[in-house]
Amino acid sequence: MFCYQCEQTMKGEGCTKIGVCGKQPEVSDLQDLTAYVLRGLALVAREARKTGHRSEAADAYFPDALFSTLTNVNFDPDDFVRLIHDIVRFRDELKGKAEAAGQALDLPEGPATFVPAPDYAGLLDQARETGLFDYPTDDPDIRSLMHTVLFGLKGVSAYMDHAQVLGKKDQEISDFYHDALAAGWDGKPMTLEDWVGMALKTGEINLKTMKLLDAANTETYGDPVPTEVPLGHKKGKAIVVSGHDLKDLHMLLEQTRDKGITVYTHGEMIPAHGYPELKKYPHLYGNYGTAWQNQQKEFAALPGAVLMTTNCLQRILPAYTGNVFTTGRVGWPGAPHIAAKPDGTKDFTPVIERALALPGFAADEEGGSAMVGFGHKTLLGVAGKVVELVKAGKIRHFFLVGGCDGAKPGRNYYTKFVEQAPRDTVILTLACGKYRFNAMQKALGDIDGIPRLLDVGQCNDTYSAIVIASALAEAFQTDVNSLPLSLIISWYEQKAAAILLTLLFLGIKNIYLGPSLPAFLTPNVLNFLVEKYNIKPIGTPEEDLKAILG
Ligand code: SF4
Ligand code: SF3
Repeated sequence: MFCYQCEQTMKGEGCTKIGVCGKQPEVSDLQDLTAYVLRGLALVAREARKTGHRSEAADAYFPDALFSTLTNVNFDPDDFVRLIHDIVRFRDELKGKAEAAGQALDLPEGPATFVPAPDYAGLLDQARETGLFDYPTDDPDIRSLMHTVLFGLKGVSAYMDHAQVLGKKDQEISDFYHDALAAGWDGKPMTLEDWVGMALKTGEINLKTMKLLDAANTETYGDPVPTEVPLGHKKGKAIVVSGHDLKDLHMLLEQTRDKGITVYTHGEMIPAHGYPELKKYPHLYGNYGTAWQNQQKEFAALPGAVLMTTNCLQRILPAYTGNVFTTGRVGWPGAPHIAAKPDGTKDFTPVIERALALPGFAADEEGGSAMVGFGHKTLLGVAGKVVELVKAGKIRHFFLVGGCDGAKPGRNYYTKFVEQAPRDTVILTLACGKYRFNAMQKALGDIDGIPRLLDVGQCNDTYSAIVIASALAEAFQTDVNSLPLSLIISWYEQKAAAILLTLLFLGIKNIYLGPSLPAFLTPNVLNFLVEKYNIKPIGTPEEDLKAILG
């Protein structure tokens, strides 16, 4: 195995024996093979669409399969074996359809002609030959950008997967999967500039995908409204829903009506409390626990069941084996999985039965609260007032302090940054990194009624943040780079990589990135980003605040 797709990669270089995330080498190799066979499907799909041949089922499979390979999503080798065979079947069906119609497909040897071994051992042997260094280039900078595009596309896939379950699709996005995965594998040479262009295009497609998901979420569940979320719990039976998939939460809320069970969000699900169509369920009470890296302690202490709808899943400890259910793309060997029926619905009875069999919380417990629900609709509603406050000198600067959380001690930077930000500054936040400071909401106070800490939502709600920044730029008749706004980003997995590419596509400069820089960027690629976009690694909160505010 060799994997360096996330921030916690071993020694900042690469995981080679086992993942720091707990990923076994076989799973890592099978994930690489999954990406490899997807390139084969992409090569065929790109050719076949020239003569009007498409497979909607195959197109929907690209995000599903790639999302499964994202950090902390799926650790079950059986799932990847199934995916690999499915992808090859899609590829051959599409090839057969185009050829039957008389098209001669121009396909090079490699992923487009790959035949998977029928048995597990044979498949693993093949998987070992399709790793990140078995790419068709000897140029380390091109390889670095090829990896950047792949990892970015994994992030896009997470968002596309959520949009798809809510009925959205988009041909331009599907075509980009073909183009990006086929690029470099078709025997046609690509320059470094071509690959930079492909990386920025990945950012553009990610923006489009986040917009599609925003529409899917808000059309289905309404526009988020400011909502106070209790961080304690109520006496009684409990189900905790983690991850990002709002549809799973909605289906579970329907199925737990009148069951005497209280439903809690966890991790990246906390913004769900702000959506009118979800908050209307009285048994959706509060948020349990904190960010994903604390789950082993928190799930062990939970007298209820857990449903993991997406990342971030950590190794399931014996203390709570049987209480954690996976669904969607998430998998853990031996953990009970709730699969979707052909019509997309899911039967969560096993989760409900488990929660009812477990003792539940013995008593009510207060735990403070956090505010969510400051999406673009709400914030644009107060944009006029915000602009007035800036003009009156009451708001000096905006910070977007957002992104992933993780276990590294260096991530305290983000907590300290928020604590030390002067009282005339406003902090927008999103994604799971906010757990480092979201309970400080009340202590941070407000500026003439505008809370100083505004939770925009999940990582995909970066779309909302971009809408808000663009509206501010318009109000001040300037561009986003000239606004009194700084981006202080924490990254961990590949959705953050996709978002970073989106910000670069938009030409946003002076981003502070941490806690460390991606291992998959070579020094040359990194230099390019520093020179063109002035990306900076985070320093100390004191130094960085001083540099920004002068
Ligand atoms: Fe290592 Fe991250 Fe890859 Fe897991 S996802 S194997 S921690 S680089
Ligand atoms: Fe967090 Fe895993 Fe990235 Fe959606 S839940 S941001 S790390």
